Amino acid sequence: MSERLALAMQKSGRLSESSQKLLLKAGIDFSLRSGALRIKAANFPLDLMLVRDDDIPDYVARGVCDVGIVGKNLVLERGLGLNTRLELGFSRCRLAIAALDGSGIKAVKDFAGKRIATSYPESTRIFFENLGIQIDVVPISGSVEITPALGIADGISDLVSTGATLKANNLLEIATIYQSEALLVSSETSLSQTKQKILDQLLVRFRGVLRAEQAKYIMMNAPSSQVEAIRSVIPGLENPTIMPLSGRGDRVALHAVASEPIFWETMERIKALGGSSILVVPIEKIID
Ligand code: PRT
Ligand code: ZN
Repeated sequence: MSERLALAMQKSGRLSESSQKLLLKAGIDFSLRSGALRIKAANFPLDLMLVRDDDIPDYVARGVCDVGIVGKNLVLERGLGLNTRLELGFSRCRLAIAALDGSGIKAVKDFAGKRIATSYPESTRIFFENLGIQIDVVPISGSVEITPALGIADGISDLVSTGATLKANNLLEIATIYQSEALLVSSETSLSQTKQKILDQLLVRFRGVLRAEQAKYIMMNAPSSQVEAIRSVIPGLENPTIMPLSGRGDRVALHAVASEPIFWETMERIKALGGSSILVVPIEKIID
């Protein structure tokens, strides 16, 4: 039987929908069945292992799975020396320190000698240790945000995305320990040649999906004299194709891939430089 790459991903939670979408956009077909923990992709040598996100760093480090999709927060917290193969750009959040509004704690140094409740004890301990501030870490497995109000801790260190949870619990954000996003990780042990080939192919597809999500194809007609000025206002513009417009010696058609999003302001600047019939269209896939 030919070798297949085993990828660990979250079964259900904040990472799962985006992980599944990424695979589908990369052309990998699979059908989720409730209760199934291992699913074979139909058209690609990939097996999906559906697990709790907390288990992913360990499974990958021990070689139970070859690669995993997991938050950078868990990779840093576990400190297992995994290799980041690709930053996936979704499930963005930050590990932040917060204290009750009105508690008198306004800066990181004010935490000296205080208790901080967290599900990220290692990340929190290292952060304060590096600053030379002594604190007591109170490890908590869930609902960390309630602990200051209960008198269990003076502050918390927890993941934040919108900040709504902190606000709802009257907590003030004091500092960021680190930013996080979903990562594709592998262990430090090298894969077999076949598995490495599968991973390389997967990486090309994932990169293509991520680039295409950001990139836009832009088309317009423009005065020949303004082509350089227009190029300079479009962010991340790759070499444009310039074509003559029949019967209009003074104007050309310009087509290009812009690797960054194009906002209305950019469109207005292009128009002010004489651009017309400006079209910005999404790109589905890119391979260099
Ligand atoms: O069941 P399983 O163990 O697999 O899932 P889980 O419940 O442990 O994790 P889950 O699904 O909540 O989160 C999975 C991953 O999503 C995390 O490890 C992060 O990498 C990422 N992520 C992104 C977040 C958040 N944003 C986030 N906001 N994880 C948790 N939160 C929580 C946070 O702990 C706090 O309770 O959301 C609340 C804050 O959100 P805001 O929007 O109010 O700031
Ligand atoms: Zn979890």
